[in-house]
Amino acid sequence: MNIKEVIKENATLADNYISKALPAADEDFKIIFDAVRYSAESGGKRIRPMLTLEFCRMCGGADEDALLLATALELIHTYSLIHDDLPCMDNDDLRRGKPTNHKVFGEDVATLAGDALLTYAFELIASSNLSDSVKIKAIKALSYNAGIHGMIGGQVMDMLGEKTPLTPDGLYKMNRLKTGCLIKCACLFGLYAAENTTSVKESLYADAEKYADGIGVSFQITDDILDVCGDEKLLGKPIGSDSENGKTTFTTIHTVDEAREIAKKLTSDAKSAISGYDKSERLIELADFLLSRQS
Ligand code: GRG
Repeated sequence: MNIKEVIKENATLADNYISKALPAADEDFKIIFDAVRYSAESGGKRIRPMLTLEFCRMCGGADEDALLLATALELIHTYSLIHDDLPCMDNDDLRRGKPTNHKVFGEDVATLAGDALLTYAFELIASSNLSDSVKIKAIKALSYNAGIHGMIGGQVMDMLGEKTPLTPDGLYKMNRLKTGCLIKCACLFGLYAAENTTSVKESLYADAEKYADGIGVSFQITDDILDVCGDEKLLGKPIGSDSENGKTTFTTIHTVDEAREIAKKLTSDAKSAISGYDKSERLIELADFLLSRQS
């Protein structure tokens, strides 16, 4: 199987698991279940679940354990997209080629759908069959990386950057937090899932973080480049929204070619961090694929 086929197969595994894991509707307030399902089942590349699955497999862990943690993380990612699209944030009408959650369900329900996904992610982990020690590690990593020290902190830096342009260091930090932290958590989740049934080499925790750091910022740089010169049909959303919102991005402080070079260097660092481990080939191919992605 080539890397595109692996990504597709893993995305299907994640899609199916997510659909089954979502809560059954209460008919008295069905609209919120519909709103949650609308976004959680609207596809997406499922890159974060792929990272969790492949790190878990690399360590000899079980797919079932990886999929549980991957689903929790993907639900948090989904909530962040719903809230990011709201009129009070980026005010976007399209996501993954479909009307954004608030366009279909209204701002009030969309806000609550994000909140519901955020809390349900923790319910899913806490009520799973994973060992208590894996549950605690996962909940700690998810709350830290999705919260004020991670994605939320990065989002606030992003908002502040609309008023006062960020410095190059500030931009790097913002992206490490806003995008990189969930990617790091996805990689760590693969190791924690493996821990449920086997032991994980100690050095891999730090090296997985190094890999995640590299591909995380590189992923955001590619996003910034695609927002300037991507194909709207492939992206499933309009391009140019970053500059419309006055954001500081890698393409406002660098040329597109310079931004590409930075992304290449970060990807190369990421690959070096894990290339010494057995069965790291897929994660290495994934890093290269993410660098060349068009959506
Ligand atoms: C509480 C109102 C309120 C807002 C919070 C949490 C938040 C808003 C924003 C999170 C920051 C964010 C959306 C970062 C973007 C990260 C990113 C590159 C998303 C796109 O990821 P892909 O390309 O998306 O993996 P798909 O659609 O493939 O899943």
